[in-house]
Amino acid sequence: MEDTGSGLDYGTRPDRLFGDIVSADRFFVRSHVDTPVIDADSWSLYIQGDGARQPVSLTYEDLRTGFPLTSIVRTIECAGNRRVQFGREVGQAFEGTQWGRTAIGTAEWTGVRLRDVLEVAGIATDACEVVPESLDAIRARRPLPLAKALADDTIVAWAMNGEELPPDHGFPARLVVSGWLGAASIKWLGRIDVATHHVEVPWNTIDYVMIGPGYPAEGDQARGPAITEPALSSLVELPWPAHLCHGPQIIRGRAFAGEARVTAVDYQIDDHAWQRATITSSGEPGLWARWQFRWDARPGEHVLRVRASDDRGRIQPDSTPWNQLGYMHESVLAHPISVTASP
Ligand SMILES: Nc1nc2c(c(=O)[nH]1)N[C@H]1C(S)=C(S)[C@@H](COP(=O)(O)O)O[C@H]1N2
Ligand SMILES: [Mo]
Repeated sequence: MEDTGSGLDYGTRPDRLFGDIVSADRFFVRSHVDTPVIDADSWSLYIQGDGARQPVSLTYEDLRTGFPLTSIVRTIECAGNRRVQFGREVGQAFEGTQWGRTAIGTAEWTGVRLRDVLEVAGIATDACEVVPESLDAIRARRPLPLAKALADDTIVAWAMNGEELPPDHGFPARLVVSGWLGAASIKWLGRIDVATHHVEVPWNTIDYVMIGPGYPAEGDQARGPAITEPALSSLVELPWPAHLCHGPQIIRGRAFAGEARVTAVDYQIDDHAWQRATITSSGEPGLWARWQFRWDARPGEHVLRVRASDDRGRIQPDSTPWNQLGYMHESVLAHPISVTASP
C-alpha cells in the first residue's frame, strides 16, 4: 500500500523523508500520460488569449535570463492522496490512482514569477483567468483565477532542488502553484492563455472536482466544485503498519494546510489523552510543517492518531464526507504500530 504508484505514477515513502526537502529521485510522480521528450533549445512558451494585450513567445534562454530569479520551498500534494485510506473508511474502492500516503512532497523550486512573465504580454484590464497548457499528449490545462496567477509564489520553475527540472517533473518548465492541488502545477508548460471569461476544461469540470451530495456544481458543465487547496492533513514518518523496538524514541511527521499555516499537531496513543507534539519547523503557507514527539514505546499492538490544526481554526476531523472520485481525504488516520520487546 505504501508504494502505490505503478506505471506512470510513483509515490514517496513517508518513512524515508529527511529534512524539509524531498530529493528529486524520491519525489512522487503523477503523470497522466508518458513524459514528453522536449528539446529546450527549440522549446518556446507562448502567451496569448483575449486577456493578453499582445501575444508573446519566450525561449528557454529568455525565461532563464530575462526575469528576476525566485526560489521557493513548496509542498505539492495530489488531491487524490490517501484515496486508499478514504476507500477503507467508507467501505468502497475508489477509481483513480491508488494512492496511500505517498502523493506529497516538498522541493525547492527555482524560476520566475508567473506575474513577471505575463507582464511581457500585458494583462488586459478585463482579464480574469490564466490557463496554462502542457505539451504532453493530454495538453493538460487547469485555469487559475487571475489573483492566484499573480501571487508572489506562483512561479514558472525550471529547477528543482538546484538542478535542472527532471523530465518526469516537467522539463523544461512547469508551474508551481503554491498551496493548491498538485494538478494546478502544470508540467511541461508550452502555452499560457490569459482569458477574459471563465474557462471550463476537463480538470475543473470532470476531474479534480468534488462530486456528491453537499457539493453543488458550479458553471455549465462542471460535475461539482473545482478543488483549489488540498485537505488539511498530517503524515507520520513510519511505514504502515510500523514495527518498532520497545523503549524511548522520537516519532516524527509532517502536516500540510494548503494556503493556510499549521498551528498545532496533537497525537493520541491507543485511548490515552491527546497530547501536543512539538512543531520543529513551522512551515508557512504552501509548505508543510514538521513535528515530533517522544514516546516510550511499550511492547504490544498500538494505534497512533495524529491531527493537525491550522490558523483558520480548522482541525482534522475523524471522517471525511464521501465524494465520487475520492479526493481531499482529511480524516485522522489510525496508524497501526506493533512494538516488540528486545530479546
Ligand atoms: N502536463 C501535466 N501536468 C501535470 C500532470 C500531468 O499529468 N500532466 N499531473 C498533475 C498532477 S495530478 C499532479 S499531482 C502533479 C504532480 O507533480 P509531480 O509529478 O512533479 O509530483 O503534476 C500535475 N501536473
Ligand atoms: Mo494529482
